Amino acid sequence: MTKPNPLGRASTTATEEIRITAVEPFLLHVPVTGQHIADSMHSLTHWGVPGVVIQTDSGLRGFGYTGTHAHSASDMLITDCISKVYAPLLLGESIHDVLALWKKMYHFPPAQWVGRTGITQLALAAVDIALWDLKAKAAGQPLWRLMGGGKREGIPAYNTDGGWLSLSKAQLVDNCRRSIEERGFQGVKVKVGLPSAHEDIDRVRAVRSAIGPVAGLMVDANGRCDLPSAIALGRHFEELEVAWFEEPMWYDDVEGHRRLAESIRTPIALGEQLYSLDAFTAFIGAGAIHYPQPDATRLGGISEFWQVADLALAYRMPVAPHAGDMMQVHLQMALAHPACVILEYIPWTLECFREPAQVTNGRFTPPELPGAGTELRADALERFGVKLT
Ligand code: 0YR
Ligand code: MG
Repeated sequence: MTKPNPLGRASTTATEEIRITAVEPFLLHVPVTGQHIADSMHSLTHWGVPGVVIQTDSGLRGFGYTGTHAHSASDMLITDCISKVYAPLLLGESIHDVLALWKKMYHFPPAQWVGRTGITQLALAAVDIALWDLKAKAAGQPLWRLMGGGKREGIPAYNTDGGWLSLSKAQLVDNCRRSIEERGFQGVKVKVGLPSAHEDIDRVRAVRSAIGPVAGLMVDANGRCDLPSAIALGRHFEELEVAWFEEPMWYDDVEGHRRLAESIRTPIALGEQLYSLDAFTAFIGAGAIHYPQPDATRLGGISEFWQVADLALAYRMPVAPHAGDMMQVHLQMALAHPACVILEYIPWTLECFREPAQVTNGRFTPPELPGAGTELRADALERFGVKLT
């Protein structure tokens, strides 16, 4: 549709409103690979996907979600926050006003008092992602194009699903070798943080010899180490040409990571446990991080992810998004945002989505459907849905 404007050029009716008519939460619990996985802090059998479908008067539906460890009682705090706290703020509003709605939710005083991190932020992420999904659907474009277009050649992929602590050394080495040699990934991530540092180093060294000197090798302690043990491990990682040491220490410890960055040559990556732009500002400002790993499902959605990526770009830092969304959303962002250089692969929820993220020759390929990549398949709820009580 076009209409004349005062400058005499045709313009699309971008100001036509699409209004929100219903906000419906959902919850999926999807099995992980091989029934069970563990890192140094967590052990899980299912990935949780608390989310929301936003209905509109245009018939378009927006899908958004966050990611959890599939604990029903905790997950329902998130879906309750969506339906009881945010839904009343959204009904009747225009889907085009994403940032205004973000502010309305984030600064809603009763929610802010009890929130700003954790449950309220994960709920905000789900809603924000659903709003961007709608905005892109209304524009008839995949979100990566709406956000400015991007890397048509795709984005490099590295495999996280194969480096778990729950695997024996033989399984770990075999997975990593196959990820590189047979499946074409550009790198692998190996979990560390065992009680024995010797065992950690032995496992990482075995993987390096199996994948050769060129492939990317990342290690991830999921926040388990203290400063002395992180320094000791980090020095061994240097000779193994580890690309980054991820979440070496407690998630919020800015000063500890600053000291670690001064003490080892291996770059530091973190961010999957950070809930705000301000938290990234603290780590980046302190010189405590080299690879920011924002996650739109933990920050306040795509809106805040984009701000963090801009912040990283201002420091010329490479961004490696964390795949708490199981790649569907971050693939869109990674293609579009100039700071994003690589994306992690964890395939647990591929079967849930209409257009699952796809890796070909070591790169995620650009999705084609309009939206944020979040639309569920018709049978996802039937197969993986958990009843909300
Ligand atoms: C289990 N990726 C990670 C799993 C993974 C976690 O908590 O979700 O290991 O997300 O650290 O970098
Ligand atoms: Mg990690």
